[in-house]
Amino acid sequence: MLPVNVTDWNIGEPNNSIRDEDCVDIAPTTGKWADILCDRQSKFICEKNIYN
Ligand SMILES: [Ca+2]
Repeated sequence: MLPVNVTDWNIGEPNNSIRDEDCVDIAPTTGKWADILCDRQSKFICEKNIYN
């Protein structure tokens, strides 16, 4: 797995405010990232390995 070299966190994020916020959500209004609980249901982006 490659490291993420670009970030676009919302102001104050990531903050792990509810504990265990190990997933990332993109706010539809701002496009900014926030760390969230992984049990939330959201639309998603697929990952594709470009090296195989
Ligand atoms: Ca958060």
